[in-house]
Amino acid sequence: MKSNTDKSTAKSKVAGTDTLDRQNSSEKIQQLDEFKSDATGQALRTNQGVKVADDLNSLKAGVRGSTLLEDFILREKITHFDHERIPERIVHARGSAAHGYFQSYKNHSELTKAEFLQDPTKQTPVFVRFSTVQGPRGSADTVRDVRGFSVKFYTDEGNYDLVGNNIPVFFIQDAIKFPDLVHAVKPEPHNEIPTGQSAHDTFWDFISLTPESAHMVMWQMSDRAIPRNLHSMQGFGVHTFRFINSKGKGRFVKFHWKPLQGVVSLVWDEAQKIAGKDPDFHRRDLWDTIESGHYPEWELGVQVIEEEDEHKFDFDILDATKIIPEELVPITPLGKMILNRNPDNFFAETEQVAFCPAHIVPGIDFSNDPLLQGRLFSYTDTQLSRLGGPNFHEIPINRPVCPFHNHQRDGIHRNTINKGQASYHPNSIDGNWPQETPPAAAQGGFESYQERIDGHKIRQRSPSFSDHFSQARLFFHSLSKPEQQHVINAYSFELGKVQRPWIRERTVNEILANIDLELAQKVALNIGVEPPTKGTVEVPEVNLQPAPSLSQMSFLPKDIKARKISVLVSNGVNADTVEDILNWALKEMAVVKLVGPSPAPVKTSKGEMLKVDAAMDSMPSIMFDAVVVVDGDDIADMQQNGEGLHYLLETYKHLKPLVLLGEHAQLLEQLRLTPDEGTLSGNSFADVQDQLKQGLLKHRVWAREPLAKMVPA
Ligand code: HDE
Repeated sequence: MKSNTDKSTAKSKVAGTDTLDRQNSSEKIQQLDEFKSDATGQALRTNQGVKVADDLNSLKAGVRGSTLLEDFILREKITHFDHERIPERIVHARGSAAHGYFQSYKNHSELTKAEFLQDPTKQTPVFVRFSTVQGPRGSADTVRDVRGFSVKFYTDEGNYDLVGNNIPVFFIQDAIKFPDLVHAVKPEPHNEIPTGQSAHDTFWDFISLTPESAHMVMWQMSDRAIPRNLHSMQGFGVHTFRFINSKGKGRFVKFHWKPLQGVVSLVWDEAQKIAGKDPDFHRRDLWDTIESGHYPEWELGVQVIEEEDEHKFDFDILDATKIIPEELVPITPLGKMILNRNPDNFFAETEQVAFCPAHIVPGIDFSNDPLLQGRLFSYTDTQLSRLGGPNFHEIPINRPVCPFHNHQRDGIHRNTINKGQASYHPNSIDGNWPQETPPAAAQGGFESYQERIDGHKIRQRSPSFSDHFSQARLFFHSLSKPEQQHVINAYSFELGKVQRPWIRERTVNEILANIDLELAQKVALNIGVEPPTKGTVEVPEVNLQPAPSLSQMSFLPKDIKARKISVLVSNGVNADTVEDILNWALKEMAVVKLVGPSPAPVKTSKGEMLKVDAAMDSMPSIMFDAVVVVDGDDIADMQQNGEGLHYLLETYKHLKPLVLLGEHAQLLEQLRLTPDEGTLSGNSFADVQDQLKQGLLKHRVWAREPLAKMVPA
């Protein structure tokens, strides 16, 4: 199907993107291309195709007279503008997305008949949207929040949506509680405060009255909720799903995405500052990373649970507040996803994409998880108001790449011109087309998994869903010491903002004390609550050993590809060192920015002018993973620059590698910073480059944390 796309041959591409287009095209991109419009070399026209002679002035009764109603050009333009906005998503409103593809490692037909998991040479196009949950479209990226991780696979058997999060569990067990949860976390209704935050009374009121949320909230208070960037997040399908193979054998599965870039986070002070300095931090990073060709990659895997093992765990696999530790059921790798192309138009693609957990393909099916069951209804329903009617599947980004024909007709925004007289089935007028397809291994009709159900119609939670604390405890006990401290700090920060004392007390006594007494006591002391001496419920003794896979320390990066290094230069800088750093970074595929005291070029020690990428105030240390101060013959420039000194203090405070070359090593003493494995000095970059790489691979100098607290930055 073609749109009103201009078929002109005009070249509009920004230099370089043409090549990118050709390189990273896919079946889906080619389909989208049909709808793209390129105005280069074209006349400005109205939507009715009339050429416009004057787009600067409205039609008036005399040059100083009133505007005439007959000015159809003005009216059309203003009317369209007046209706440019659509409702934002009720949750996950702020998002960033990219195109890419998924490729299976091998034929997984024993597990599933889903075709995109069969042929290892096949690249299935994907569109992936990452999001925050609480804030509106314009809110900051680095707030403490869960991140959405939605993947639309455009398979040859129809669209498959894996609509997950970067946290493997959820706040509630039953969909009926979702509106309450969202009302509690969203800005409060009387004053619409706070934006992008859960640190307020209504959220903690609900949470402290809803113990099933204990496990999820532990994750939310951990470093997972302040990711360093979008491509260093794990993703999880959360619910238990089913795989069905061509013989009809069903197995339960849990989906996992593992980023090949490692899993790393911001530190809290940094996250808060970035929210002000660069609210688009994650969006910009994803965009730049893809534009620079450092395509992020994830491995998709599943934990497979045989049907006969459904009840062998201490928890219910249908309960979305529980994980199955990888240590108990290892992950079977399925394939790899690569994001290699930015969207062309934010609204058309990222905003209009409509995900739905009910979009599945043959070989994949649902479980009876009551949270999932509710989601199956909600997503299509919400698109009706968000995208304005039942034809949102016709919006280019939402169209499957395979043909789709049925007897659904008409409705608002219908694009398809259905031919024929019979819009019903069965019919004898149009040869009974389109016809059903019986189930088959590939390209067969969808058949629901035949599960035997025998039960009473009942409004009740299964008793197997009743243990809310042992996995929250498992999570806490599986974290490293620094990560545990961050959880304590996060609860203290959030509860410190809660005004009503009884909500603070209830959270400490009825939630935290049941998870871990020491955690509860430490938070209690921080927020002025009497520390509890025991919990309020008997937490069952379950067979769960601390699981290293729950700690981010198990997923440190294996290379420094796309890691960002700020190289501070000022007058008198040694140009040879700058050259060495740039060459090293090129080899390691790290990203280097030359940052100066101002955007103006600096004069090197050889008297040449060196262009900088940015000034310190527009690229502060919080945007980087490490900072290098280049040696030079005028260190006074740096020594007397308050902003520069603050830059270094912040680098140290945020536990990043700090390299001070040449005489700049003195700055450590001047700033009264204690040297450690992350403070590196030497006469040349070659002296420190290996240690810098090691520091970047460890991501932060955790041992510095107690000292860093005292740094006034
Ligand atoms: Fe969602 N969720 N959700 N959710 N969700 C939406 O759908 C909903 C849940 C998730 O990038 C909405 O199109 C209910 C779990 C993501 O466009 C809405 C319940 C998980 C996204 C909706 C849940 C998610 C959404 C809002 C409880 C992780 C963003 C706009 C039964 C597995 C998708 C929209 C995107 C979006 C409903 C719970 C993830 C209102 C009723 C659990 C990543 O339909």
